[in-house]
Amino acid sequence: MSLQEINFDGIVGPSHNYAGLSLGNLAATKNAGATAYPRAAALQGIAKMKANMAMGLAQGFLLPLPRPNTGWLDALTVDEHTDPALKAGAWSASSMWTANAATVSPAPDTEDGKCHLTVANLVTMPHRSHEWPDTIAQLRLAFADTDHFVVHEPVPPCFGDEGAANHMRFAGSHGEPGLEVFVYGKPGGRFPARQHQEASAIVARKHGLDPQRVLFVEQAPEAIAAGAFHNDVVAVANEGVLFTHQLAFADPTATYDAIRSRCEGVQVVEVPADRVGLDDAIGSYLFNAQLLTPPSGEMTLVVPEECRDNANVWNWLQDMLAGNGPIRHVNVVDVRQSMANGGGPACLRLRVVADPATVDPRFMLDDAKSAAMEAVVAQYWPESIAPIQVGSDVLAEQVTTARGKLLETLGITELA
Ligand code: SUG
Repeated sequence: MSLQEINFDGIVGPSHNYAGLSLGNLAATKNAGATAYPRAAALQGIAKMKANMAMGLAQGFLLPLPRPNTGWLDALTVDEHTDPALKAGAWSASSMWTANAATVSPAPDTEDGKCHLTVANLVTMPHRSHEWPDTIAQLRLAFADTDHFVVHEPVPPCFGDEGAANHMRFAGSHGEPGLEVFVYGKPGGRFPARQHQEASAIVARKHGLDPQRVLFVEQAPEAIAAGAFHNDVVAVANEGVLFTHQLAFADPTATYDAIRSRCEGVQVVEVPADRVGLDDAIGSYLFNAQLLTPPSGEMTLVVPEECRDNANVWNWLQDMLAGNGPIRHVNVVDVRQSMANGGGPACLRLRVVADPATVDPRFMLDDAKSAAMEAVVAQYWPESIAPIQVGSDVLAEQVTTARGKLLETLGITELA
């Protein structure tokens, strides 16, 4: 049994568009109404997976959900007079951000020694609230081996749960028992607090975590107000390292102390606000990076191109590399299509610590599959989607066909 971290990236769906649906997500709001490029978006995502795989890391993927979700439109009795934003919600390719698909507690952390996944209810944003039934169907397929995995129903509403985007895990190495940190927001601020403390507590209990190895931490209200709608916009953890903005948590010192006292040897790499302001951090998605341990053991931060475009961020990264810190490399990836909707490298992946041999092999990436995916995307994904096209029958047929071809090519027809 070889436990390793597997990153399951969401393939960007053929209906990818900019509808400005997420209040508090500044990039998505700013780009509302822009023309989207689904084909380029999906190819950017595949290129990111290939680059990580080339580092020797295990890479999986999750498929786009069926869009438009006609069942949801029917349930809402949508007609020609309905608010266009509600209609657009049925078309969103938002399931690409698999950091919001589920919360995952690896086997070494749980009472029964199995890896537990709770699908996120995503109740705060209407366009994401209808993802979970199709997501759970997919998780039950990919992680069907009940000797190793337990896939749970979502936390019931009204408690908002946004999955792994608000969850960090610390451990000496991925396969060892870890400390799980759940970050929640308190409602009442300028923007919605999408992760509720009650939801996190329910997930921790369902997963059978040892209360001694769980922490619930409040996200700084200032961070949410500045556009950090998930914790993973201002902090990321990997093994024994916390990479965080100084203003990520409501009480940073108490947070670092609590983490260090429960997980020996954790190093905190804190970026001071006077070097990188919250606006620069959120605009560049410096913290929405993948912090990875490749087989070489040299911890690598995978950041979006936008970090190179921001002088404060880029200078800080150069200084960090010149120092003797635990993060030894910075890799830059182009995920600009996803970024324009507020989704960086970390949003696009769900981390699962497991033995890859226990996962349905159809969801594990290799060179042949990535090439096959690229061919399907190049042939069937719409080149562009302008807002006016969202809702059209012609486009609905095109995106339905495109997804169907991908499922057929990968032999995952149960989800058709
Ligand atoms: O939920 N954007 C997503 C971005 C999710 C990023 N995920 C993490 N931080 N883990 C969201 O706000 C925008 C869709 C639109 O407006 O068309 C959107 O849903």
